[in-house]
Amino acid sequence: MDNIGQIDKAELYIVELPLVTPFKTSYGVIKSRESLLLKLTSNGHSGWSECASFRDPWYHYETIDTSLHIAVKYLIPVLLKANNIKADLITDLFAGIKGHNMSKAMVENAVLDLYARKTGKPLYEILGGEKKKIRSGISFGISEDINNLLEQINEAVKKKYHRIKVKIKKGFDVNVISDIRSAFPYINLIVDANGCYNEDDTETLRMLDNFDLKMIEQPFGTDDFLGHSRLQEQINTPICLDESISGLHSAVSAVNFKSCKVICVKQGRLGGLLKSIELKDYCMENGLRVWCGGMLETGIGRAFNLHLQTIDGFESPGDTSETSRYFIEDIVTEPVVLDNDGNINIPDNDGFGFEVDQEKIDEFMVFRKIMKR
Ligand code: OSB
Ligand code: MG
Repeated sequence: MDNIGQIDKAELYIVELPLVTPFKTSYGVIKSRESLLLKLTSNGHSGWSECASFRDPWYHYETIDTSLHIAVKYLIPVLLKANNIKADLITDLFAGIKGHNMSKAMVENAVLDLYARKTGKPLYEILGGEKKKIRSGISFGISEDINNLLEQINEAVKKKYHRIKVKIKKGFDVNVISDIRSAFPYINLIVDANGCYNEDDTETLRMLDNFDLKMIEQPFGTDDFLGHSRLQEQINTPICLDESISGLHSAVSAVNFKSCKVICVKQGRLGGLLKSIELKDYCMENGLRVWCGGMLETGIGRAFNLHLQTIDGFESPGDTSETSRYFIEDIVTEPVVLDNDGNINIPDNDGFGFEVDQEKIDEFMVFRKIMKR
């Protein structure tokens, strides 16, 4: 990728957007999405991105505060000092800083958006993807009211979502999935445990084999490659790893341990779009399927997920749903909508393809910091 010169200014924002419905997982419930955003400016052009981290470390160790800290103290100062910046070499700039993939991904993505806008191309073209529609899936949080959950699934089926994901936890699993399967015998259904089980629960997880689930996402803890491998031997339902996969090395472990058959790719957790594509290539060469996950992002982060899904290998429907499923009001000017076939059209405007609504940013903003070269 061509040299984009230097970055003149970095603006960090934290916004807080109320969710349409609270999102409950085996870890806890979130009622609003707080998000860390980054805007970079270079020679009259700008690029935006959104950090995947949440307020609290329930899904992943990084939080909004740690991502902000790492960005302000380490990543942005390195970026603002650099000359002759190349979007595909951002990882090298940060090579000395361990971990904190979500913070690093935020910086790299803003540079990629800036580069795409500067060269007048849509982001997917920069990434090597092609203009297409992607198949949309939807992820439902835990709902103690099963009739309410069935009603929500019914609405999603009517909207032609291509895949339905339901969060499960101990005591809210076999019974609930059995009810869902009776009501919807043919839907493309998966479950996500967010790591709440352990090997003592193997009997319960074996029972889930009876419901034609396309996969079970992250049944055991983040580091438990061996446990997942033992479980995969005993169940037919493919295991999909989400939290466990922090980069190429964990994918190599998953392949060699036979811990899973599928990986949920989240560009934030993996340190950016370019690393995600690299990991996807490795998975395809080694017989694992991938799909693109979601982190309840605002319109900025969601746009990056859309562009990633134009790349070969991301054909399975993922967790990118339409805007109205998450927020009443968003911080980009155009909402993401489903067409009549449950697909989302990838915008072909420059960069990630949506315009940031500065007025909405100001309305939802709870923090702002400006750093200059
Ligand atoms: O485990 O995939 C997950 C949301 C927040 C944190 C973790 C997860 C999720 C989802 C929803 O499942 C994905 C989305 O619709 O953005
Ligand atoms: Mg998950």
